[in-house]
Amino acid sequence: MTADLIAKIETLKATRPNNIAVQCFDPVYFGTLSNAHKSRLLKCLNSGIENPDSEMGCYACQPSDYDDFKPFFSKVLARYHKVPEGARHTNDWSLKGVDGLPEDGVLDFARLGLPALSMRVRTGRNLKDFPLPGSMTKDDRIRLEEKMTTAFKTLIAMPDYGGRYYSLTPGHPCFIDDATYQGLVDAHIMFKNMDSDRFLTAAGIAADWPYGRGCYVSADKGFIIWVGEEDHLRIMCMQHGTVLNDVFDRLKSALDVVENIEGLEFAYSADYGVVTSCPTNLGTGMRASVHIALPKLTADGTDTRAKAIAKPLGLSVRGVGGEHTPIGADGTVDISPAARFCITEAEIVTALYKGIALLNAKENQS
Ligand code: ADP
Ligand code: DAR
Repeated sequence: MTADLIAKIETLKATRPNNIAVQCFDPVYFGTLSNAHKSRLLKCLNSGIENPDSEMGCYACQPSDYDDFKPFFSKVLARYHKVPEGARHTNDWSLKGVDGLPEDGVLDFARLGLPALSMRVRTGRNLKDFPLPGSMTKDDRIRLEEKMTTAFKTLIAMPDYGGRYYSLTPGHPCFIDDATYQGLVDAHIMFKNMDSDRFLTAAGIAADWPYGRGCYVSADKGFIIWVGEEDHLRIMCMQHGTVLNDVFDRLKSALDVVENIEGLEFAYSADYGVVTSCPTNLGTGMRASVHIALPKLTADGTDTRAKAIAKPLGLSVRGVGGEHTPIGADGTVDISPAARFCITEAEIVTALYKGIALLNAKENQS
């Protein structure tokens, strides 16, 4: 079994140059591991082995994986995030002194001549006392949701964060039906059916769907916490407007509340910052995005030209339904900085503002 997997990885190494996990797999290092660690590391790569077209090709399955398999993950991180091997991450939400920040510190899209946009900033968090989603049992998933259901009672009692929890777990007191679930997905509040994601399925992250999954939503629908998606928690703020600081500052304030709820302790690494399932999210776990119409750059109905222009600007282009979805009929796309690691939270949100300014100029010049 192990020999077959090693042979498959070596074949992929020769045929899949973009699959970072297989490219960084070293059979000599692998040979030095105990049988238990060999099994753990191969589990991390399963998604990339079963999906040769993967870009990253691996997920951490235990909070300690990045440290326990540092010779492997340090190569993966260096290659994907284009940082020196062994680079250490620093978290910082303070905008003060960030390069490119407007003099008054206000990231206002109206100053770029843009209308109100749909703005969203999310980060990932994993509870340190559970396996990461790729290695959770069904019981783990249900226990984590129960723990969060109790934690949400604190938020429900707070004017700024009061709301309700929606559960996909049959028998949960907050269980919702399919129509309610789909309505939340269509409103960009709830995450998509994980069973349909081949990468998450191969990684074990989608296992036991839909048990242990749900989302907490504030009364104004501007503060959301996913439970049981790619990370234990995805914590986010969303708002239709022009001042990016509004969602960024609200998320930071909300995080300060959540991180101090009794019984919640999150996984952090001294070297890598916020621990996440996917190495692409490690460090900040943050994706800051806006939905913006680029009708000229998407005139052919695809995101091809928009991606070609956005990529050199350090920007990712996603569809209006998020990752692996199509662009909007009116040319609306989801734009976000690609960087998550060895960049601070403040630098990410400033990079989004600067990136949108450049991308919007390209749209106007087209
Ligand atoms: P993530 O951002 O957590 O990596 P996705 O890219 O799949 O996950 O997006 C998840 C959901 O969030 C999707 O419904 C997507 O449309 C929505 N979304 C992302 N950014 C925005 C935004 N700026 N405005 C509104 N919805 C957004
Ligand atoms: N498709 C997987 C993951 C890429 C990053 N997206 C995440 N983590 N949602 C790949 O390895 O290409």
